[in-house]
Amino acid sequence: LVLERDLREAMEKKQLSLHYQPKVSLHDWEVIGFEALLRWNHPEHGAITPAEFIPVAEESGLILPMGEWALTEACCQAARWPDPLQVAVNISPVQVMTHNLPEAVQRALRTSGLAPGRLELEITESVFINDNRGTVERLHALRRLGVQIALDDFGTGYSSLAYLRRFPFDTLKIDRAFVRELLISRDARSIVRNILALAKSLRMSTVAEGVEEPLQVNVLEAEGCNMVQGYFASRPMPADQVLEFVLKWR
Ligand code: G
Ligand code: G
Ligand code: MN
Ligand code: NA
Repeated sequence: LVLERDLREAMEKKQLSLHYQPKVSLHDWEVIGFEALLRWNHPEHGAITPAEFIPVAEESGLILPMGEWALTEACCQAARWPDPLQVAVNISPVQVMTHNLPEAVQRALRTSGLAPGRLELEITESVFINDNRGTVERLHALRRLGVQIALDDFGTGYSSLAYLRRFPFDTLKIDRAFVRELLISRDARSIVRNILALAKSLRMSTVAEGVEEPLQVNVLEAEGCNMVQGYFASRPMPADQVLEFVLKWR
């Protein structure tokens, strides 16, 4: 059981780190960038997964300082990568609901010196549950900073498409639940094909998540997906392995 107290201590004692997972272009097989993923290495309990501690962080409000730390850390790391490699940071709905997210993002960009176009924010569709006008305004304010905004875990959870009209995402990430079924279910393949068509017609680029096998890559390529991410390329890796990964890729 993760307690708020432990999480507070984790932040103070620097037990949190970011790991990075590559996204690969299906156009030219280049590494486009990396998604930053939080890791908690507890001195007694070992690795604690985000699924266990993010909810606690969200309920306690600790997600705000933790999220800002992750933003700054990811931007500072990415500023050392070869241009134009991008970094994507997951943003909790709780962060999106606070009015000062654009300022926090701007601070991270200033501190790191990272060009805004190299930062992507991954946001899930659950931010639209309350149909809050402030949320859409805030996403536009972020967009004006020059950062990219991706819709994460698409196709799961809150299932209304109305919000796609209310905010123009740069990128759509197809949830790995669909990719998992891609080779065994004609229906899953049909859903993926139609998500890709929808994204294309709305001028969004597309990423398939959870890609583990070469055959899945082939099918996604045939269906016109732009990018893939998943264990087939690499599991999330510590920051100090990113440069070597990029150099050795292909
Ligand atoms: O890396 P892993 O599969 O354990 O991540 C599990 C979940 O935790 C994913 O849904 C991911 O989006 C989320 N997550 C990982 N890092 C962060 C982060 O820095 N901020 C937020 N809000 N969520 C994160
Ligand atoms: O929700 P989000 O996309 O942010 O979650 C990313 C999570 O997905 C990470 O925790 C990461 O470890 C996990 N992940 C990444 N690639 C794969 C994969 O190929 N297969 C599976 N099962 N999980 C993956
Ligand atoms: Mn994500
Ligand atoms: Na996702």
